Amino acid sequence: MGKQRVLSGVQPTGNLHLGNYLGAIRNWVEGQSQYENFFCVVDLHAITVPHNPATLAADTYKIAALYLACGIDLQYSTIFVQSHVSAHSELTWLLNCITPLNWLERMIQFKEKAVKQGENVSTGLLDYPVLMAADILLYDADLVPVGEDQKQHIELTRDIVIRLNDQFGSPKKPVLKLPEPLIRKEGARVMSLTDGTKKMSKSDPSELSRINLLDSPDEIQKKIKRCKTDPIKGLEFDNPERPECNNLLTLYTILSGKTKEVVAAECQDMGWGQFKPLLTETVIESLKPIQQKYDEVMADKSYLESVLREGRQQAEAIANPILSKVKTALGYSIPL
Ligand code: AQP
Repeated sequence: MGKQRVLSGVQPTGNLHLGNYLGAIRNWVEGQSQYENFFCVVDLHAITVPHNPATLAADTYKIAALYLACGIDLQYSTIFVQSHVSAHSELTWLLNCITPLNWLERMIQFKEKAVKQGENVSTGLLDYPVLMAADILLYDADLVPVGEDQKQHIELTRDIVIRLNDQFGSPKKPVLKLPEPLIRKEGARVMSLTDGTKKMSKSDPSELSRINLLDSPDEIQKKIKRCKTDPIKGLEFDNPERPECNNLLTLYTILSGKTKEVVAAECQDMGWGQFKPLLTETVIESLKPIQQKYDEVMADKSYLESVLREGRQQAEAIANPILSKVKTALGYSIPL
């Protein structure tokens, strides 16, 4: 039996932060040798909220370079840009026509982001999960490694597959494969530095709420120094009254590579004045090799472009036949 196939992606909307890294990319890197992997920069998703055309290309290069800098290895993984493979848009349309509107209106991410857009909320934002379903289904992906916030979208993808197979396939001959989410417990939901009850997010207006992978040591120090804490002495995990404490200890645990038990014992008598410098040092040291590799990759744009060109070819070789299969099942059978 061949390796299981993995697909995942990140939007080129601003800087990647520790949530994107610990919730998604770090897991891609750790699992990549076991699977056949496709990682895309989802630039079609990036325009579902107002975007700046002047920075879209630069942001897309940045995310692709960060994939390599974080350790995505081309021996096991393909990196490509979503808009380079037109099958993503085409399958989205076909899936749109079998997805009930009320399934999309129920999506939590849509409701949260739509509130921020007010009157200007786009049809694209509502349709975001269908585009995501197309991303996954075009590759017959078995597994989709994401953070906790994307779980509902994977469930919707599964509902779309069941409906499409039911209407246009047969139990013995399904049209599309049913994917599974791959969500790690640790780091699945990294919280904001300014509010431990909200997830760390690129679109939070406060820069102080997140640590970006490309932040300088000074910026990291400043953000941790000013992050929200509480007045209680001694640090502990899993106290619902202390969400910031749990979040910061979790970050320290994952980035230091220590176990939760070791960190619980190490920090139980600490105050914030002792813990914050420790966390600062750990974050800076963890991000240093990523930042160095990022600078190397960005210094050679033609190499990065060749990675994306090759990625596009490998992606199309899988995606185009699957798109044709869906079109045939839906009745598009007149030869070109
Ligand atoms: N705080 C988080 N903790 C754990 N995982 C997270 N992810 C995002 N935030 C956290 C995971 O990162 C991957 C890529 O996300 P994305 O950029 O495509 O979209 P997103 O989920 O919308 O990311 P942001 O930063 O939260 O952006 P905005 O502010 O635009 O909503 C996904 O696997 C996601 O689960």
